[in-house]
Formats: sequence, C-alpha cells, structure tokens
Amino acid sequence: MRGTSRLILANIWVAVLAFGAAAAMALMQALSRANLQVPLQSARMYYMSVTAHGVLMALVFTTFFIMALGYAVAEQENGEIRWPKFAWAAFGLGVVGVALAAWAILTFRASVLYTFYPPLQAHPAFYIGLTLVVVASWGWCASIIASWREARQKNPGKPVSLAMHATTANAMLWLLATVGVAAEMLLQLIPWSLGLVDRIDPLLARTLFWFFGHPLVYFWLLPAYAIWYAVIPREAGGKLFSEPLARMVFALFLILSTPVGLHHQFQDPGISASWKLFHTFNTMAVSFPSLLTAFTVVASLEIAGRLRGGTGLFGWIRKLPWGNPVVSSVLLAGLMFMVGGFGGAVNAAYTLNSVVHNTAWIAAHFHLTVGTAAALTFMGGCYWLVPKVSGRELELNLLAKVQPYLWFLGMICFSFTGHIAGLMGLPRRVFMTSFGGSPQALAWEGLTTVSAIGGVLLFASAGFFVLVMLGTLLAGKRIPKEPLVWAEPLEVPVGGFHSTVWDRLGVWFVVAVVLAAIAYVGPLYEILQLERFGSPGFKPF
Ligand code: HAS
Ligand code: CU
Repeated sequence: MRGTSRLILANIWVAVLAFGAAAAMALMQALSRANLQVPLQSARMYYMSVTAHGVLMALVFTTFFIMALGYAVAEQENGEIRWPKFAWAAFGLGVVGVALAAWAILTFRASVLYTFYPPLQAHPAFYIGLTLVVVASWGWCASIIASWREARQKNPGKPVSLAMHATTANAMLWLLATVGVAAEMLLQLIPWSLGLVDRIDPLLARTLFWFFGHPLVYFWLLPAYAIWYAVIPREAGGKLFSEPLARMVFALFLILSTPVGLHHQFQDPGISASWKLFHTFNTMAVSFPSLLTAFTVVASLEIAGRLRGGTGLFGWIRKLPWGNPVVSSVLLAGLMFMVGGFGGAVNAAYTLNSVVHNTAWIAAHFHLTVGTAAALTFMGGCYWLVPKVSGRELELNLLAKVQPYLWFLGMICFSFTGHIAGLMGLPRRVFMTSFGGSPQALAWEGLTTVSAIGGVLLFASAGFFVLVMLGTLLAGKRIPKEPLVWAEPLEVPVGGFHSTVWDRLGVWFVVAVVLAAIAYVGPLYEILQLERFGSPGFKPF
C-alpha cells in the first residue's frame, strides 16, 4: 500500500472509531431526555456523556474524515501530497491530542460540553489535548496549501480541480478560524486550568470561541459540498451544472465565514447591538452561497435524472439512483439541510433568536446541519472513498444501502420534535425533562418520546455504518485501487474574468482576514473596556 493511502486510511480509522463511541453515548442521552431509565443514570454521567458525544462527533469524527478526504484530493491532483512525513507527524500529534482529551472526559475530569464555556472548568489535559488536535490540523492545512501551490505552478494558467479548490479554500478558512480558539486556549483556558491565574473572563472567552465556532461549521460543511459538487453529479449519472458558480461558492465561504460569530452571542450582555447587527448582515450574506449550492446541485441532479430517462416536472427525481448509498446519503442529507438551513435563518434573526436560543430547537438545528448535511454526506463519502483508497470492495452492501434511510428517519423523529419542543420552551442540555412533573413538562413528553425513538434509529444507522467500515477495512475482498474521478461540468469553462477570479484564493484569504478584523476589533475593544471581575472555575459534575 502506498504511503498516502496509509495516511488516508489511518485518518479514516480514527474518524470511524470516534463516531462509533460517540453514537453509543448519544443513545443513552436521547433515552435520558425522554425520562426513560438507563443504566448508571445520573447528572454526572449525562454531562460526561454529552461532552464525549459532542467532542468525538463534532470535533474528532469530522476533522479526521476531512483530513482524509483532503489528502485524497491532493494526491489525486499531484500524484502525491506535499510534505508526507510532516503530515504523518501531524496525524500522530492529533491522535495524542484526542487521547489526552478523551482520557480527561471519560474519567469525569472534563464535563464542560463541546463548547467548553468557562466558568465550567476542565482538567488541563482536556484543553491541551484539543489544542494539540488544532495544531495537528494546521499541519494538514500546510500540506494542502503547499499541494495546491504545486498544482498551480506545474500547470500555469490551468485551474486546479474543483475538489482541490474547495479543499484549499477550506484549509485557509480553518487557519483563520483557529486563531480564535488558539488565543482562547493559550491566553485564557490553559493558564487558568493549570492554576497560574485564578479568574477568567467568560465573555472574552465566548467571543474568542465563536470567532472560531462559526467558521468551524463551514469547515464541516465545505467538504460535504465538495462531495456534492465534484462527486455526486457523476455518481448519479449526470454532469455538474456550472463549474464557475461552484468555484465562486467556495471563495465566498472563505470570505464570509468568520465575521458572523456574534450570531451565537445575541443574548450575551456587554456587546453592543450595532456589532450584533453587523454580524447579522454577514450571516445573511453567508447563506447566499448555500442558496447557490441548492440551485447548482439540484440542477446537476436534474441533469442526471433526465439522462436516466426521467421526464416531466418531477419525474427525474424518481430516476435518480436512490439505491446507491453514495448518492442516497447526499440526496437525503440535502433534503434535511433545506429544513436545517431555514432554521438557521430563524436563529440569525435577533428577535426570533430570543425565542429559540438555548432551547432544544438549537440542538435540533445542528443535528440537521452538522449531524446530517455534513455527517451523512461523510458516511456516503466513506462508501465512495474507502474502497478506492484501500483496494477493498465495500462489504455488507445491504447494510450500507439501508443506513442512510435509517439516519433520515431517525433524524426526522429526533429533530422535528426537537424544533417543536424548543418552541415550547424545552431547554437544551438538561438531563431530565420532567421538571418534577410540571404541566409544562407534560406538554412535551410525547415529543421527547418520539425523539428517543429517533435516537434508537440513529444508533442502529450508526452501527450499520461502523459495521460496513470495519467489514470493508478488515475483510473486504481485494480489488484494484481506483483513482478519484471528478464530475464533468456541463460546459467546460472557457476562462475569462468570472472563471479565473475566484481561483485567486490567496487574495480572498487576505480579504477574509481584513473582514474578520473589521468585525472583531470593535467588539473586542468594547469587551476589554468593561470593568472585569472574572470568575473562578466551577466543576459541578
Ligand atoms: Fe447554524 C447555531 C445560523 C448553517 C451548525 N449552528 C448552530 C450550532 C451549530 C450549527 C453546531 O444565527 C450550535 C452551536 C452551539 O452549540 O451553541 N446556521 C445558521 C445559518 C446557517 C447555518 C444562518 N449551522 C449551519 C451549518 C452548520 C451549523 C451549515 C454545520 C454544518 N446557527 C445559526 C445561528 C446559531 C446557529 C444564528 C446560534 C443559535 C443560538 O442562539 O445559539 C446558514 O448557513 C444556512 C444556509 C442553508 C441553506 C439551505 C440550502 C439548502 C441546500 C440543500 C439542497 C438540496 C439538495 C437535495 C442537494 C439556505 C444546499 C436535493 C434532493 C432531491 C431529492 C432533489
Ligand atoms: Cu454560527
């Protein structure tokens, strides 16, 4: 097996194992929130579990899959990745980081949830571990950006593939985003958890966190979009509707992903309404490339459906290969994202946000976005990528076929009820929802029960995915390895201003840095002007 394939599969292994462990945690939580008895149930167990679930799913599964996909794209582009030894070292560092953080969480030393807001305080190993994962991901960024530069230098005047363009935009976005969390870790959380300082400023920490936390959601989304644009049209038997439009989408995400973080802090005091409004405008702007994606990807699917003999206004939808799990996972992920994206627009409106903030609505929102648009696409992406890279046939095909549908059904039960219960006032992140049998709690009892059924279906789906991956990686029938082949555009772009301007990612990165600075210098200045008392750490669980 060639070196890069090993590196890709090593990343996939970490992703799959983290996903399996996190899925088991989730089952317990869904049952607990429906007030059903689960073994070892307690608040302490619940908050440990929610932390493990959030960190392993949202930070470990995603990041390691994204790194695997990125290396595969870069290898396809140039025949090899740049700085492979360095990339291996980064992988090793990432694994050490995950092990440290997982140790702290599983030994009840870090029940601070995946947003690790102070003044909840964790063991230093948790913060240091996650910081190592971030540093490791910088190694990935360096290798990807160097590979992108090499591709451009080798073929001057010729654009890199759309998949490479998307991956590079994502690496740049990530470099900018992680500045926020690195500052929070190094200047605040790590010294405070080590006892070097005894107080912390939660508002400053939250602001640095969300500088990172919003672009983080696009760091998850962009690889999914890369698959939607560059893989799915071909897999479905069609062509990409417009390549220049797709290139523009990724550049727009690079520019607009960061100056929006305050939409997570609408309810925080100490930040003026005008800055919140500025971030609201930017949030609406960053929804635009997703609307473009809905248009372009659905148009590409329509081409596929019609080439397969579909007729009439909607007849093409039936003709799509719904039995191919690579395609069905994306079709179902996209359908759910239509709802999740709509919910995002609700969140982003200040007044509506005050209704839904910190309710079950938010957890429902992000299970449709990162939990389905991204995660389900990544599972479909594994079915597509792993056989090609490992030279092993996909095993347990039937399970793979059923798995996306189970996820879809499970998420409908889990998420739709979560949205409704959230509107009724059910808080997010509470461990029992009965509130001593209050009348309000009786009203959402039916909903949390359906949600728990959703949890069971999701757990089954997750189990199927893990089985398919283990079967394939360990015992799949040997087949020749295959290169990654990207979807062809309907019309080959003929160059010109619109086709090339979006390829200048270096320039767009600079624009992104400037815009992020404009959006954050003011609020940070305001926060630092406030009289600050700071808080000691709390470890309630
Ligand atoms: Fe969000 C909270 C606003 C998108 C993730 N979001 C969260 C949290 C997470 C998250 C994890 O403004 C919770 C954080 C926490 O723990 O506190 N979000 C938005 C907006 C968008 C959005 C405006 N979010 C995402 C994505 C995520 C994600 C993407 C992860 C991957 N979100 C918010 C706000 C909050 C928030 C506030 C804070 C709330 C609070 O108070 O705490 C937009 O980017 C959405 C744009 C999307 C669309 C949909 C386009 C539809 C497409 C589907 C095409 C269909 C196909 C299928 C391909 C406009 C592209 C075709 C099928 C056939 C059969 C034909
Ligand atoms: Cu956000």
